[in-house]
Amino acid sequence: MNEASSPNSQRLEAITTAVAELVEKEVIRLAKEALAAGESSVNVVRAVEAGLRTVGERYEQRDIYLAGLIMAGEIFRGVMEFAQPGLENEMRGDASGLVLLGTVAHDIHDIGKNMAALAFQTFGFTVEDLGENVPPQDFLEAAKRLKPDIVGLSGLLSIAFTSMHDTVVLFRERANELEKPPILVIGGSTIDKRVADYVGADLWTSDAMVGVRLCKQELENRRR
Ligand code: B12
Repeated sequence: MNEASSPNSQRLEAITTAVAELVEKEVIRLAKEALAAGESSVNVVRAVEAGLRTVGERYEQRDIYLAGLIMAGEIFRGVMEFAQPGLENEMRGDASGLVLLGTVAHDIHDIGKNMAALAFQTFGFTVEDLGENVPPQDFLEAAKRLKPDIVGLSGLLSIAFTSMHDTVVLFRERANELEKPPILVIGGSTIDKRVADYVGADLWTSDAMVGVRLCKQELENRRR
């Protein structure tokens, strides 16, 4: 049997489908079953994230409404309640450094930001979370005060890309007010290369684990 059709990959696909269909009880049952069968928490959470993307597409096509997005957020939280300890174990690392994190201005999506915070923390970073709807100036003021190694900007809305861009520009323009220029990283499932080029940050990602690894590598390069 090849990997694509192994029992575990079938379970993960079923989780993604159940999330996309917003059947919370089924998601919880399948996710618990997958973990009990030895599937990694990271893969289970990724399967849920894939389902959320489909929920987003259904919303765009007006197949579901705002209540569906709210439900999707609740489903994610429900899975995290029992998947988080496993995630923390699987992501453990020996990094060090301070990360300033926030969801950018005009955006209140915080699930991904919280996931990124968890990933940074379990890799060994210290995280200062500025919350949601954070204006560029607030990121800069906090960076002047806390001297972070990394500034992480989270956001999913199109308007958030402008906020990210403005934040990056502000950091570059006022670099002389900072003791050291932090690594600027943006994250969110709606970010692609085109958005990343427009924003102009040092790094971009649509996966917390990948993003944290990229940051760790870049930080090691700068410390050398
Ligand atoms: C759940 C959800 C909501 C929930 C959010 C709950 C919450 N507390 O966060 C609620 C119902 C509140 C909501 C509201 C809205 N939403 Co909404 N939402 C979603 C949905 C379905 C899932 C988002 C999510 O949580 N994903 C799971 C997380 C884990 O994934 P993630 O955020 O990408 O994060 C991962 C990585 O990207 C990475 N990461 C994230 N940030 C960072 C940062 C750093 C530094 C790093 C390293 C990594 C990293 O780590 C995470 C783990 O891997 C998306 C669909 C989608 N495609 O994402 C739409 C979506 C984002 N929403 C959308 C819209 C339109 C809205 C509303 C405007 C709807 C409305 N009419 O009111 C409002 C916006 C309110 C506002 N001002 O922000 C659109 C945005 C379209 C656009 N291009 O602008 C989307 C894309 C749906 C769609 N396809 O139409 N939403």
